[in-house]
Amino acid sequence: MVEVYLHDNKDTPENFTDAHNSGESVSLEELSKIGVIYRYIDSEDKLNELAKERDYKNRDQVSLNLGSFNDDIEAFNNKMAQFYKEHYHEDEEIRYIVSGEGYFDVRDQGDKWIRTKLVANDLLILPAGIYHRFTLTSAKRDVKAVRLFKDEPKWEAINRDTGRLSSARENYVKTVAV
Ligand code: KMT
Ligand code: NI
Repeated sequence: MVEVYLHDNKDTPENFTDAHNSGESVSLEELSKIGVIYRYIDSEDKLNELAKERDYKNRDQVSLNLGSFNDDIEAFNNKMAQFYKEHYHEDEEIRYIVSGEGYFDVRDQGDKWIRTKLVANDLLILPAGIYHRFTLTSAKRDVKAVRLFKDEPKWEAINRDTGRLSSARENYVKTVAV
């Protein structure tokens, strides 16, 4: 079951896969206010139902661990750095954890990092345009996840440091404006 809390912002390039729990927990309701939806899904049927409800036609399964890069540490570290760089997508991102663990960090209304720790059966929906990042946990350094796609599998990240905006980002900002 998911754990949600404020990140302590004490991450470095050496320890960013550690828990970084500030001790302040965040409710699923708070998450939903920034458009992030959590679901506990413990059967293939429930996953199929959710995909159907939201008109998601495709999916794939990805494994992220050192072995999935044939023990090429540099290639693995490069991928880890890419996922941990703050970014958004022009489409909604849905991830369902099959095994292992992962952290999805999402920015709240005040630009603070909320960390979600996902384990098997946890599904997270990130709205298009939200700034986020992902990493494995120090404990497992392994995740197997299903990625759901409306149409063709596509993964394009727009990094925050590029300052690149789009209608997806602008629309998202409007939905969380108070
Ligand atoms: C993302 O966009 O941050 C990701 O797809 C993370 C990896 S999913 C295991
Ligand atoms: Ni992403």
